[in-house]
Amino acid sequence: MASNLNRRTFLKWSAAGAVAAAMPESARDVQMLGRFTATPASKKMNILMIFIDELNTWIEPLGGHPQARTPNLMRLAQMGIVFENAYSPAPQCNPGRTAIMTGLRPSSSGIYENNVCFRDKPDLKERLTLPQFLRKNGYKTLTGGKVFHLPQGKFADPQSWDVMFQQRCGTPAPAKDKQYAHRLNGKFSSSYYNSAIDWAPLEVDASKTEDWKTAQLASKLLQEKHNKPFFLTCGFFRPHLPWYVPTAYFDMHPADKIVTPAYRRDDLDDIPMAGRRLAGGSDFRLIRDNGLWNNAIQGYMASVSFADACVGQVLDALEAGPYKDNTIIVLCGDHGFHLGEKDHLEKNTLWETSTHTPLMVVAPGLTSEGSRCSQPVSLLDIHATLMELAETPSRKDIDGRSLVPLLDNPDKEWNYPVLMTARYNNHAVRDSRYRYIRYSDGSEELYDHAADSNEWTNLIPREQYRPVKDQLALWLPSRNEPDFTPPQPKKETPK
Ligand SMILES: [Ca+2]
Repeated sequence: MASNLNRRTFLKWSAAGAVAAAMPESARDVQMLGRFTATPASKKMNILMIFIDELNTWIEPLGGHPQARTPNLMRLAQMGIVFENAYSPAPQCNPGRTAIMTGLRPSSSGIYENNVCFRDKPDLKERLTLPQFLRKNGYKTLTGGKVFHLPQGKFADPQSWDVMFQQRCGTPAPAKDKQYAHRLNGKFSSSYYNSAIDWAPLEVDASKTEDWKTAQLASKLLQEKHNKPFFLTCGFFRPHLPWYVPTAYFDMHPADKIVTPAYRRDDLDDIPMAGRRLAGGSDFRLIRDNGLWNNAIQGYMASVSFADACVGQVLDALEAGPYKDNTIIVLCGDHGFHLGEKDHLEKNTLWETSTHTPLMVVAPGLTSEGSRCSQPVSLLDIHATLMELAETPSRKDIDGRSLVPLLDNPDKEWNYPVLMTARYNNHAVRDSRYRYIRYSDGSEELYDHAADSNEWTNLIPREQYRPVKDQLALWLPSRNEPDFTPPQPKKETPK
C-alpha cells in the first residue's frame, strides 16, 4: 500500500524531516531523535500492531519451512521490511509480552513466569505501558484478542486501553469424540500438556471462531472515523496449542506430505542439565515414537495458515479504509516454537527455535517495499521504535533501542547483540553469527550459525572459541531482578 510513497513522504509528517532528508547520512542519525517532534497530534501516524501467538519462522517471508502457506504474511512482507533475525526477550507468553509492553526485559522487571501479573508487583503497579505512554501523547488505544498475556481480566491490563473490543481469543474445541485422536493424553509430562497437546480440523465456519471475530472487529474499527491517531492492537491466539482450526486449513497441509525438520537423535548429549530442564519432559518423543510427528506438524501449520487468513482480513480492511496511507503496521510473534528440533515440542528454552520469531514493519514512506534486514533485533525494540515513530518524548526508563535507523536503512551497521532470558538468570546472547547461552548454574552452550544453523554442536568445550564466548558474555545483564512471586490468596482459617 505504500507503493507510491517514498521516504520523504514519511518525513513530511515532521517539520524537522524536510531538513533531515537533505542532510548527509551521519548527520541524519544525530537528527533522528529530534526529527519527529513537531507534528501536531492530529497529524500523527496511526499504528496497527498485530501479534500472532507462538509463531515461529515457518512462514513464507522467513522460509523456515518449505511448505508454509502464508500468502497474507507474504503480502505484508512485500509492503515493508522483514526482520530476518528477530528474537523474543523471553520464550514464554507472559514474560515476553510484558517485556514488549512495559519496555522492561525480565531481568529488569522480575517477571519471568506466565502466572504472574506485573501489576501485582509494587514497583510496577503504576508502570506506564506502551499504550499508556502513547495515550499520554495524544493516541487513542484499542485492543482485541491476546495482546498482553490474556485478553480479559487484570492480565489484559484494562488501564492501558480506551477500547477493549474483543476479550476472547482462539477457536472452539471440537466435539468430545473428535478430541485427542492421538490417544496420548494422560501420557504427557504435565496436566497442561495433557490438556493442550491436541490437534483436529473443525467443522465450523471460520467466522464462528474468536480469532476471526477479532479480525472482523479490528477491520470494522479500521473503517470508522477516529478523532485522534489510534494505536490499534489485535492478537491472534492460533497457532498456540491446541491446534483446532477449520478443516480447510488442515486440507492445505496434507499430513502424508509433510516435511519434518532436521533432527538428530543424540542432539541433547552435549547440552548441560540446566538446558534439558528448561525443555521439560519427553513429550516430543512420545509423539514421534507413536508415528504422529507429521500429524502434529499438520496441526501447527494449519493453525499458522488460519492466523494468516485472519491477518489478511485486517490488511484488506486497512487497504479499503481511510487510513491506508497514514498507518504504521507492526506484526510479530511473541516467541518461537519447537516441533521436534532438539527433541522438543514447545518453547521455554533459550535455543534458536524457541526464540526466533517474525517481525515485520510497514512505515509508509520510511520503509522500502520488500526490504529485508538481517541484523539481530529484539521484539523489545518495538517499544522504543513505536515511541519514536509516534513522536513521543524519549523515555529513559526502558530497555531496548529504536529500530528506526534500520527501517530507514536495513544495511546499516548494527553491533547490538540481542539478549534473551528464560526464568531467573538464564540468558542467551545472539549476534549475527553466534548464540551463547549461560544458565544460572554457570553451565553454557555456544553455537556457530555460520556452520551449524540447527545448533547441533555445542562449541563450549573447544578452547579456541573462548574469545567469542567472552565477547558475547559482556552483553549479559549486570542486574537480575529477583523472580517475582505474586501474593498468595489468604487461606480461610477454620472457625
Ligand atoms: Ca547437540
